Amino acid sequence: MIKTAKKLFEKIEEYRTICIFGHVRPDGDAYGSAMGLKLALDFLFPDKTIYAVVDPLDLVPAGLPLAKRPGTIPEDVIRKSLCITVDTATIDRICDRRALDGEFVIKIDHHPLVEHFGDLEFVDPEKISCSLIIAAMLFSIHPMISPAAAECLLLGLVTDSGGFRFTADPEAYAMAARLIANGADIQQIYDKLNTVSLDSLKLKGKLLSQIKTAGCLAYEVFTKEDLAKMGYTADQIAPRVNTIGNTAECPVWAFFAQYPNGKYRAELRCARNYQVDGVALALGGGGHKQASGAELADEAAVRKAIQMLGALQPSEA
Ligand SMILES: [Mn+2]
Repeated sequence: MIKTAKKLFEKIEEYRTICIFGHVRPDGDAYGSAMGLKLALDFLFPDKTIYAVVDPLDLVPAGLPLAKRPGTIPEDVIRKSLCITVDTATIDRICDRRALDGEFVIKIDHHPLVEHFGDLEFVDPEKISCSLIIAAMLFSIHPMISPAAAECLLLGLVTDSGGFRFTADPEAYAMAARLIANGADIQQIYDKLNTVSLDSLKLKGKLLSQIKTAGCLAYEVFTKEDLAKMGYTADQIAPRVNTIGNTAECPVWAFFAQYPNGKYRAELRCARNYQVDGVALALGGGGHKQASGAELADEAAVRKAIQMLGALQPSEA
């Protein structure tokens, strides 16, 4: 990692302006990786202008700065910048496709490598979060980062690892300790992640009351009419798939939520001894072994997905 990080920082040294892009529908790791890298570079290179670009999301602890919205950086700025994409496996998923118009483009990611893009790639699918890769790169050139940078990177690590439930990597735990030592407020992160609204709790009750099963799969399908009645959008419901997860009977679980245009957002999850990434790929999506997603054309595609997921067998791992 130290050897490759050198190439990254050589490029960073070369550019006055750096734009860092996360993925569409950002999660804690997309935000934390983009903003954490930006804040750390602000501190290391005060003469440079550095932007983090990612849509707003509500799990960011109070006090942390917000990123720029996709589409707001002028084209001429992007064209003369070093552009870095983080936590984003494919061109489709970059929150602002103009990232590829940068003079030099670097990809830093931890998803399985399914598509090459950019001029230089740092991809390590063994790492539980992209922010973990970025933190290791930063610490390889400087012993300290700012408290806000550390907190952003820790948010990425905590969220992508499911509060450390999905990783046994000693580096993830050691890095958490190091980020906390650098001033990241872990209590504030957990307070933010664990505090729910009454509405959200009521929604959880509703979701729990309507679980369907097919073979080893627990699932729910939300048509656009269902969602309109509930008062939620597909993008608000789909990420709540873990509400119905982790039962002994159903090691695989999924939500299918329909957009107004008729397509379905599918979120697929499974226990550690199963894999859903193969099904996601077959459906035109992608992701990790235990957490993947896809966009499905219609109800027939949803039925096919339910059939495939319900018939999954445990993997050897
Ligand atoms: Mn990630």
